[in-house]
Amino acid sequence: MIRDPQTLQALLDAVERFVRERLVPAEAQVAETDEIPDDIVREMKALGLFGLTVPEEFGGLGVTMEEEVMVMLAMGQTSPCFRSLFGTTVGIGSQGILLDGTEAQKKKYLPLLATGELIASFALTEPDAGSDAASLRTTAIREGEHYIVNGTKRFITNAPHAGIFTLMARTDPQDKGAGGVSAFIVEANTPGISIGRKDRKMGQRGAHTADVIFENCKVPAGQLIGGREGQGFKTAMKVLEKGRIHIAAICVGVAERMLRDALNYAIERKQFGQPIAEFQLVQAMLADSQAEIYAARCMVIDAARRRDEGRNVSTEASCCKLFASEMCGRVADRAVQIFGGAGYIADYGIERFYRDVRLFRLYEGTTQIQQIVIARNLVREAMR
Ligand code: COS
Repeated sequence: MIRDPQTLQALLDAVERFVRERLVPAEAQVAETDEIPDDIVREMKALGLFGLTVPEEFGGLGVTMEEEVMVMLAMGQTSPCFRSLFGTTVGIGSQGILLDGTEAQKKKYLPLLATGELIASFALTEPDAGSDAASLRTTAIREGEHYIVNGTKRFITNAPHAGIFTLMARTDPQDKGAGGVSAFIVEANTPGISIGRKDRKMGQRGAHTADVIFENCKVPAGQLIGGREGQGFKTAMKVLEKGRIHIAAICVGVAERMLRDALNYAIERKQFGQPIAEFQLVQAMLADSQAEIYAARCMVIDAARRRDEGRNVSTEASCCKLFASEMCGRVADRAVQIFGGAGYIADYGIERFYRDVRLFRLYEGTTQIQQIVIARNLVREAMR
């Protein structure tokens, strides 16, 4: 749903200009230093990127899913680490509060998230609970007016920068499944929280993940999202469902960027007396990439529209994440192939994208988890 085409176009123009003039020129530096410069972070805040999905009444831009997708297609035209810095705040880190939080929780946190003053992280994954998220072991045991949290969360994006964590923890240790899990808003400066060292990753330098360790961390009972125990897994699933459309849009954007770079290279690079773009074997790689990008783009916009209409998009969100992330991996591979030897050399940039996009098939639910969600939904529907 696009509510106001002019306002959306103004936002997209601003984001596209920011990406072109500020982010693309900074890509190599960020990859080198593993840090996004402070002035770029300030500009992201001024553009409203941290508050994209926060409703206007709480100081955000309150974009619809379709509008969010359009912004992510634009953000995808540069290194994905930039999106990652505000991505957890507009997405998985804040949506639990937005979807299931009490009015008081929304009032307290959403305005701070909208301005970027607080960065939100999503703390679900653990050393022994990844795809099988419902088996998480971190506990939150009620003692009077507090919950005492113990456990370790792993690969938590933006953990070193987070002001709050949307934490999934087991409030009912007798219930080993999804029903024993509750969601909390935990302020990062609560005593008993420590952050591990930054993970050394394959790619996405500039985006930081780390362990978050809770040791007898006392969380006020009022921080339980929605004030109800046992709802945390469902909150996490709803949040991830939306996040999968968001990530799929980024996959499409980055694939477009890689194809553009590969096409420009193929036009400039001459072999056997002509641009390699004129060879049909190279053209096949360009054409297959374009067709797949177009397909993924259509899927993502369609799923976003359906969600905006209030329809159940569990299957569509997983289809988007599955297809767009796998497509992005194929486009990255072809782009490196078109660059030839230069594709393997850091100075040309495409090898960085090749490493960066590998994450898309893993996080916010692996390809195999998306297959499981899609197939389960199909079987459930058919058996009704
Ligand atoms: N929206 C709302 N509720 C949902 C939901 C969704 N999209 N998906 C599941 N639920 C609900 C179910 O309806 C069920 O509720 P009831 O018990 O009331 O019926 C409950 O949540 C448990 O669901 P389910 O039985 O399907 O849970 P499973 O343990 O079998 O797990 C998968 C299902 C595999 C789909 C889930 O564990 C998953 O998505 N894993 C991947 C996690 C992930 O993406 N991790 C990435 C790291 S976080 S960035």
